[in-house]
Formats: sequence, structure tokens, C-alpha cells
Amino acid sequence: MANHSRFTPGILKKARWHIQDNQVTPESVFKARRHIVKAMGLGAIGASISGYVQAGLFDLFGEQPQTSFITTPLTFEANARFGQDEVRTPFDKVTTHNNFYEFGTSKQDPSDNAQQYKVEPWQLRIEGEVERPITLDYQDLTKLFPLEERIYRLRCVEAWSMVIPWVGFPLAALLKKVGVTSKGKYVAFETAFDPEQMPGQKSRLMGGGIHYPYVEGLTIAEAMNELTLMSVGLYGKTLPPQNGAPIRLVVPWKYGFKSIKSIVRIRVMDKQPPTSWNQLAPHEYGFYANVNPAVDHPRWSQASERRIGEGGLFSAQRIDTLPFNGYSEFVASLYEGMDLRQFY
Ligand SMILES: Nc1nc2c(c(=O)[nH]1)N[C@H]1C(S)=C(S)[C@@H](COP(=O)(O)O)O[C@H]1N2
Ligand SMILES: [Mo]
Repeated sequence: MANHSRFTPGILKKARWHIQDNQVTPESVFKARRHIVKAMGLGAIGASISGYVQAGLFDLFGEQPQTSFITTPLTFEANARFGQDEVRTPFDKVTTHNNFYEFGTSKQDPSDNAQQYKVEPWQLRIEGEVERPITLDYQDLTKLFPLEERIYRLRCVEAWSMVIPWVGFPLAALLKKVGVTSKGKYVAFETAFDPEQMPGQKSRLMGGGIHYPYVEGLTIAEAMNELTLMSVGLYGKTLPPQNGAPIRLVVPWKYGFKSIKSIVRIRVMDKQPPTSWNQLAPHEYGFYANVNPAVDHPRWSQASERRIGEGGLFSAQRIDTLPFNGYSEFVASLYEGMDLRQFY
């Protein structure tokens, strides 16, 4: 993928996405907040307190509420299960170091070019091998299912990683609502196609050669796994456009390119759907794309990764990459008996 990022578009530079200081949640605030929660005897952060209490703690530090459509209290229970203790990548890194080729191929392009992206009205259609196909409107995305925070590692195939507190609901909840038929073996996802708003879809150069719309897919077992999240927010707020507003997939044990952004269509199918990076470079990017330190990318090692934290990209800490990105206990059984070198 790195090789496809060599073009610097140099056009359509709009004002940089501006984050006011009082809207940033720096790591120091989280550490202090954690301290206070402990001092108050509330136990591990997130394990036992509601979103409202957390919001109250934010207020203690004088943070301004940011426009957000997430108005219901979040639950935090899942974090105790999935590893809540890792240091979160700061908000400003999560929202300015992105891959979203519809808005350009450099890491800064999405935050520079996606700010005007209109997500309302939005329609997300769920169809195919389902008993009750539905179309969700913008409001439904944050109102139809209870929302949880899920602090997950995100491991990009380019060998960098982050820790991101997503907000969302399990994809399984949505699939149960529509009812998968006995023929449903795979789930296909499709990003919005809107070249007027997405400059990368207009210019082959700016869009990195991907054939749009961007498409992705999972097996039905992967889609139903408890880790698989439909995300509508991060850091407790509505998803910024560069991170895939208004709704994107998050599959934490797979390379980041599986976590498709700004989804308009989910189709349950009887056969394996095509996927964008596999179409572009099939020998480099497979359908499964499970994080695997033992299987190198043809052009670079996957044994370690740069964890993006407080400092600049080049001060990022290099750490070992874990099989299934550290989520083996939840997902390894899905691939029992499979040769992960062949099904990369
Ligand atoms: N539609 C679409 N979805 C996408 C991409 C993209 O270019 N277009 N990039 C993927 C890649 S390579 C990664 S690493 C993640 C990055 O998510 P983030 O920018 O929110 O960290 O989004 C994935 N989803
Ligand atoms: Mo990625």
C-alpha cells in the first residue's frame, strides 16, 4: 500500500481541520481522569460508570462539549474484556493521520479534504440474503442500537498502529435485526460513491488507483463475532468525516483496510464478495487479511509495528505485532485448520 501512496496530489487544499485546544482530549487528561476515578473508588475506568458520569468528569477539566449526535449514555463494560488499559492514541493523531483514499492518498489528505463532506441525509441499506431488508436513515445509525465504547488496537498493513476508543454497536445486532437466511455465508460492504464530494473518486491519481466504490467483505462467522463493530463515533463523539462518518466498520484483528468507511450498503451473500485492495494487488492483499506477524507483506516485514502515541510519527515506539493483533482468544477458532499463509 505504501507504494501506492507516493503521489502527493497538491490540489484541493482546503483549510486544515481545526481542532480547538479545548476540544482536544490529551492523554494527560485521560490519565488524570483515571486517577480521579480511582480516587473516587469507582474502580477501573469504564468498567462500572455510565457515560453521564464520564461526561461529568470531562466537565471537571473544563472541556467544551463538541457537536455530537451521540446523546444516549454509552456503556463501557466491553473494555474490561477487550483490553482497556493500553494508552490511547491522542485524538489529534487519530483524526489527522488517516487512510481514506477517497479524499487523497497522503495521511493528511483526509483531514484536509473531508471537512465539508455531507453525511446528512444518509441511507444505509441492508439487503441480500436477509429476511427483512431495511434502510437506515442518519438518525437511526445512532439511535437504533445501544452504543458502547470499545477501545481497540488498529493495525494498518503499512506497519503502524493506534489505540482508538470507538463508539458503536456490534454488527451482529444489525444482522440479527434483519435475519440472515440459510444461504447467507458472506457479508459485503460498500462505501459511498460521490465523486463530487470525494475528489479521490474523480481522479485516478488522487484516488490511488482504487476502483471505486471501495468494497470490503467478511465471512458470516467473522461478521457475527462479538469483536466486529459498526462504529459511529470515537472519543465519545460523532465520527469525524476523515474517520469514516457517519458509519464505518471496525474489525480489530484484521489489517486496517478491512475496516471500510462511510458505508451505504451491506449485502449478505452466498459467495465471497470482491474486496478493493485484493482487486488492486491480489498477491499483496488477501480477502482474510488477518494481522499475522509470521506472514510478511511481499515488500516489508509484518513482525513489528510503530505504535503512534504522543510524539511525532518518527518518535513512535516500535513494538512486536501480535497474531490476530492480540485478539487470538476471541477469533483464532474461526480459522482452525486453515493455512493462514495460503488464506492471507
Ligand atoms: N472507504 C475507505 N475505507 C477505508 C480506507 C479507504 O481508503 N477508503 N482505508 C482503510 C485503511 S488502509 C485503514 S488503515 C483504515 C484507517 O482508519 P482511520 O483513518 O480511521 O484510522 O481505514 C480503512 N478504511
Ligand atoms: Mo491501512
